[in-house]
Amino acid sequence: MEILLSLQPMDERIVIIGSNGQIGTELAIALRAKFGLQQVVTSDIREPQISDPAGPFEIVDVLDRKTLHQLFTKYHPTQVYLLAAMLSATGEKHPRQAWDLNINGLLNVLDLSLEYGVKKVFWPSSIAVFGPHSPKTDTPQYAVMDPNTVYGISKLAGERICEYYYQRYGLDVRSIRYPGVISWKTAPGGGTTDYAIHIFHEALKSNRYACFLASGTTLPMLYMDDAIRGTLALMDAPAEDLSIRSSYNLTGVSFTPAMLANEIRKHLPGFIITYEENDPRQAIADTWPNSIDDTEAQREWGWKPRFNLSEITTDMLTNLKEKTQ
Ligand code: AKB
Repeated sequence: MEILLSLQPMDERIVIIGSNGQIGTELAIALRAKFGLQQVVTSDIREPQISDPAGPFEIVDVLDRKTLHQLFTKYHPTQVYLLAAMLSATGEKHPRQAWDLNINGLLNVLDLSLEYGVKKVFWPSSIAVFGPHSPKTDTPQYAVMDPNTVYGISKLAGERICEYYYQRYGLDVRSIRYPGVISWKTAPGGGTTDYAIHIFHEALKSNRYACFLASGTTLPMLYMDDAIRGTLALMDAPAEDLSIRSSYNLTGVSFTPAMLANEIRKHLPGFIITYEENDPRQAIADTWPNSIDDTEAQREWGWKPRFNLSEITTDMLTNLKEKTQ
């Protein structure tokens, strides 16, 4: 009986660091629905704009070891989700800060997780770990990796650090290489795949969009519902089923801006897309995979995306329309 009780989800104390962002906001909602409001503590450097439903929140800068330490002392988390990061486009504007946040933030959390006996840590990686010499199509889990953005370099280094902490110290760290994540609740910040979200906002506002990527740029994407479901599935998987402690390849659907515009036009017939030239994000996108092979995630923890391009488009437009009414 005691053993059964100790396995109840209510025994989990979950801390999310960087919970105000695109993924953190929705992960907090999902984790609170699963484990209970009070079991999930959100934290970020600013008060949240959306906290739906609200639960405990702390102001924490992942680079400030003192407040981070206080967070661990106060809550003694069993699971930690570290989502504070600087994304690809912003990272190119502030390379030193991007490296500092993405790497030192991770090291701070891994060290405290060891010190406080955290049972599981989640840390997001990205398709940005691949680079110009990586295979472009169906990029496999193990391939040449020569990222040339500071974001990609920091994610690749972070993956190696996570695996090192697992192998050397036995810390149960789990990670996903997210492709572009598409969602409507929170705006993304500073990514190269963000066009696939901006386009919906602009389509509803003015029926036009000036895209910063070229019409034929194919990138792997994932709908937020799938991203959250996949993240929870990975965190629920028995440790012995997981062979990868760097980060799992994962994908939903690959498409170009032109394909997305065609799909939007089925709902908004006059929609016009134009393409801006010489945006620095094009050079980043050109080094990333067109599509991802996520065989390991499928095999080891049953990954299967649910949303295709047409379903993503319908869901985005429906929810954004409702939100703005
Ligand atoms: C970005 O575009 O920087 C992110 C990512 C693919 O990691 N969305």
